[in-house]
This record gives sequence, structure tokens and C-alpha cells, in this order.
Amino acid sequence: MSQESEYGAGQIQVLEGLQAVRKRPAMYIGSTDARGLHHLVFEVVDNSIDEALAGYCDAIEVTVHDDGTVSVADDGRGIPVDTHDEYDKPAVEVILTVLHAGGKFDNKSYQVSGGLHGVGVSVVNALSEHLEVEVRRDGAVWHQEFAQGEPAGPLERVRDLEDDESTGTAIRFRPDTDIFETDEFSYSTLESRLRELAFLNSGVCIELTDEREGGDADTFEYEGGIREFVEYLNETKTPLHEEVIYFEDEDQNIQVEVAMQATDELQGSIHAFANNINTREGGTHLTGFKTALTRYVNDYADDNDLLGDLDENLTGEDVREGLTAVVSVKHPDPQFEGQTKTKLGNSEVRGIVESAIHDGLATYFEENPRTAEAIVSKAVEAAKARKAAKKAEELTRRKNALESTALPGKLADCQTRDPTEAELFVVEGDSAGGSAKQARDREFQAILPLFGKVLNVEKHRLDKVLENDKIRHFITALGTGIGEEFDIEDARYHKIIIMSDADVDGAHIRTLYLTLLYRYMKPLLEAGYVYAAQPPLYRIRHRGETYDVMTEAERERVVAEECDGEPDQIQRFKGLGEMNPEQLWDTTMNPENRILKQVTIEDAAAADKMFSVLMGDAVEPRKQFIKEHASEADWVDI
Ligand code: 0RA
Repeated sequence: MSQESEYGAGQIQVLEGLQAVRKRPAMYIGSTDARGLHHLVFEVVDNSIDEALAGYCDAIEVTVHDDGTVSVADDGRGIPVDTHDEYDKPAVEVILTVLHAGGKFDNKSYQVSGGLHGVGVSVVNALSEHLEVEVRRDGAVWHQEFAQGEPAGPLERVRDLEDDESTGTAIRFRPDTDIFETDEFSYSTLESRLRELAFLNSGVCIELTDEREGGDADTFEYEGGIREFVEYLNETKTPLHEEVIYFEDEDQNIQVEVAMQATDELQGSIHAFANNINTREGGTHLTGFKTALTRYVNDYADDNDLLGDLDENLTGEDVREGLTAVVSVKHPDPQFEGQTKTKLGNSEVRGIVESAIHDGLATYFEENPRTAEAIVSKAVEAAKARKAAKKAEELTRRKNALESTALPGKLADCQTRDPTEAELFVVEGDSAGGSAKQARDREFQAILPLFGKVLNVEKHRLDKVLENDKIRHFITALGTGIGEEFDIEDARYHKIIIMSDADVDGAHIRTLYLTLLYRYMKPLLEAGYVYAAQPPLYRIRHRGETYDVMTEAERERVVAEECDGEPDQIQRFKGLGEMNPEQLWDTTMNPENRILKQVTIEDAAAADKMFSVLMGDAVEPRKQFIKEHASEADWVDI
């Protein structure tokens, strides 16, 4: 075979690889919606983090530019630029154009290769309209450009470096709008993942800059690593002991790190990570943590006579009540399983984590007996409350059976019995409820008016929550039951629409309902059944046209662009109760032109944090949070 045809064969193989990515992007990055779009950034950042874990990089800069591109720059070793023998091209070109080429270049001990991550920067290149790489390495600055994954020119040596030592990689790309449904990067999505990465990889400094209008900037650097992660998660809670418990261990090349702190909350929140991936579905590391924690706390309580008159063992849930913990393992060959590939499968991890927890806690409890006692007495209190709640639940169940499970009288139900078509509007206030009843299409729209604020479920145990009339009406209308009785198959509506005013009070009420759903009926959120109605703030009329706008910014735009600065009429809706039924139908309920915001849980840590900030006792953090997250979108993207 001649040189030329050999080269040709290589080319074809390369093209097939990247063509496959463009043809089925979801196979490589999960989806082509906003989540997939952000995944591109995280993929590049993961490569920089790998450099950091290998000990060569300590600063990463992520910038959202105002031209729609994003860049990720690091001070790692720089992608190699010397010729790759097999391909007869610069290694950097191979890494950016050949699927899965990255891993072949070095022996990374902890490559991030799980879930959707670790597909390689070539995938980012394939899905970018344009990508530029700049490498500082071997005493020079190198540069190459690509279009839709293919080289748009050769690798060029741009200039010599004055400082011979400096190394690093900067990748700037524009996602391909032929592939992605959106090209809008969300600062808060980037922010929460980059902060998480900085917590998980102590010492790495990650800077995020938004160069778009009204841009923002943050620097994340945590010497204390996951200890500081736990402090951050507990910022608005009341810890039961001052210092975050922390220990680490390594066995069979698997690193285990645990940080935890007990609080007086009723909810526990445990976050497990494997190779920096948030293992939402859990796995062997989480099981190991839970088993060892329950066992060790019971042993300690027994040995030190701390159980008092409790006549049974502490359950895992007793021990975890109010506990905030982060478990992070780094594994040379992680196996990810589960529906979303976020469940760690490696069976050897379980035992390794169990013994790390056992040894770590034994040492810690011995040295800090007061912390140990605080944790045990919280668990004992939880156990007593659990027994009391069980009695109360049994009573409620008996009472329910007698009373029958009739639908609440206030519910104006819809006619259809097909849950996939049925919508439930949960409406705040009796007057808005009245308008909504008149406005609705009774064939498929049900209205449940609920007056006054709903109980703050963040502050009460389930038995108290169930004593609240409004909450019981809400649960009965949904049909699913709650807690252990919950069954999503029984949902009577597949759209549950929280309709509250477009102001701070409305947002608060919405958050109360979302908290209830999040804490006790999470599958409804996960199934995408929960929505927030988006009533407009203003109705603008001009030359026979009607514009309903949701924000001040939009009002300014419409007035300037559509009405030449002087609209014929502007009406401000102070609240839902002020709209007549026809307006309510037009703007907020009619499927043809209403705007519904689906409520999703992208990030459990962020959601937990949001609920404890919004529902907790600390006033300052709440004010701060509301100030920072005032936009409508943030309220519901939990
Ligand atoms: C291949 C081999 C080496 C480093 C990298 C790739 C690398 C990739 C990216 C992507 C973003 N930043 C990056 N930094 C490094 C190892 C190089 C060596 O052995 O010197």
C-alpha cells in the first residue's frame, strides 16, 4: 500500500468517528438540550481537573464570552504537540479529532471516565461549529482551529515563550446550533457544577467569568475540600457540633474521603461522588457508608450506655436524621450503572468504604467524645419520634378508612379520568380560585383553591405535616398518598400546576409546595409532572395588538420596540385575583398561549441548599439568596 492510501484510510476512520458523534450526539453527551450544551463545558473542564489530580495543574479559568463562545484555560502540562506516530500528525490534532484518543496518551491514575463524562474533548470538537486550541508547551505557544470537528488549518507554532516553564491548554468553542436546541449558557448551572468540582478537588482554583451583558464572576477555591462542602451545605442550619468530621483512607488504589456534620434538622442530606461524578443513584460507596455508620453508631451507643430507655436499635434513618455528609471516592476503573449511569457498581468499594468509616469514626469518637454523644443523642431522639409518628400514622390510616377518601369539597375536578390529559391547578387565594373555576376548560382542568400559607414542611415531622388540612386536601386531590404509602401510579393528574402571583409572596408559596413535593413526593418532580404557572406582570395594548409580558426588562423591550416608546395602554396585574376569568384563561391557563415552567431537579445539593435557605430560620442568607436569584427562572430550576 502506498503512503497516500494509508493516509486516506486513516482519514476515513477519523471521519467515521466524528460523523457518528454528530449523527447521534445524545449517545455521547446524553442530550442536545441545555443539559447537553453545558456538558460540553464540563467535558473540557474534566480534562483540566484530570491534570490537577495528576498534580500538574492548579488553576482553571472558564469564561462565557459575549459572542456565544466559551473558553476553558488551564495551567496543566498542555496537550502534547509532538508528532503522533500512528497518525503522523501532531498529538493535539489526534486528541481533538479521534474518538477516545485522550486516554491512550498517558497513564492517568484517576481518569474521570464514568457516566456521561470522559468521552473526550474530540466529542466537544465534533459538536462545535468552531473550536480553537492554544497550547503552551515545549517553550512555545501553539495554535490550531477546527470546524465541526475537522481541522480548519494545521497546528502552528505561534511564538516562542519568554518563560520556558509556562505550560497550559486553552480551548475556546462555539457549540453547533445545528446540533443543540439552545445556545444559551446558564451562569447558575456552570456555577454550581464548578463550585462542586472545587470542593471535590481541594486546592484547585476555578474561576468563572461571564462576559455577557450584566455578567458575573466567581472564584472557587477550597483548601478544606469536602469539609468546606459540608460547611457550605450547613451554612443556614444549626450544627450540633462545631467541627466537621473528616477522614480519608486509601486501599487498593481506591481513595475514600468522608466529611460529615450533624444538625438539628429533620432532613438528612448525603451526597455521594465517584471520580467527581455525582452518583445520584447511589451505589456501593453509599451503601458502605450507610451500613458502617449505622453499625458503628449503634455499637458506640451500646458500649457507652447512651440508649437510655430506648428498647431497640437505632435504624439507619434515625442515625442519618439531620446529618449532612459528603462521601467521595476516586477509583482507577469505576463502573457506572443504573438508568442515568450514576450508580457506582464496583463491589470491592463497599468493604473498603465500610472499613474506612469504621476506623475513621472509631478514632474520631475516641478523640471527640462530646461530638459522639451529640450524634448519638440526636439519633435517639429521632428513634423516639419515629415510634411516636408510627402510632400517629396508624391512627390517621384508621381514621381515613372510616372517613373514606372522598375528594376535598373545594376541589373543582375535571371531567376526564385520563391522568395523562388531566391538569390540576393549585391556586392561591379564594378569589383567584373563583376566577380560575370560571375560566377553566372543565373537560381536563381541575382547580384546587387553597387559602393562606401552607405549613412549612421543612420544620415538621410527617405526623405534624399530615395534621394540616390544606396539605391533606392537596394530597387527596393528587391521589398518590404520601411517604411510605406514596404511589405515582395513582396520580390523578400528570400536570400539577402551582399557580401563584408573580411576586415575592407568590414565589414563597410556590416554594412551600415545591418543598412538600421534594421532601415527600419526589417521584412527581422526577417524572416531570410538576409545573409553575407563569402569570404575566403587564398587559400592553398597542394598535390592536396585545402583549403579555413577564418581566420589567420585557416590558421595556416591548414598549421600545413594538410601541415606539408610547403604548396605547399598559395594565399592571397586581395579582391573579385581579384578573377577570377571561384574562386569567388567556394569559395563564389556555394551553394555546400560556407559559408553563416545568420544575426539574437537576442538582440535589443545590435543591437541598435552596430549600433549607428558603425555608430555614436564618434570615440573612435568605435575603442574600433572594437577591441573587431574583429571576423567575432560578426559582424553579431547583
Ligand atoms: C493528553 C496527554 C497529556 C495531557 C493532556 C492530553 C491534556 C488534555 C487537556 C485538555 C484540557 N486540558 C488538558 N491538559 C492536558 C499528558 C501530557 C504529558 O504527559 O506531558
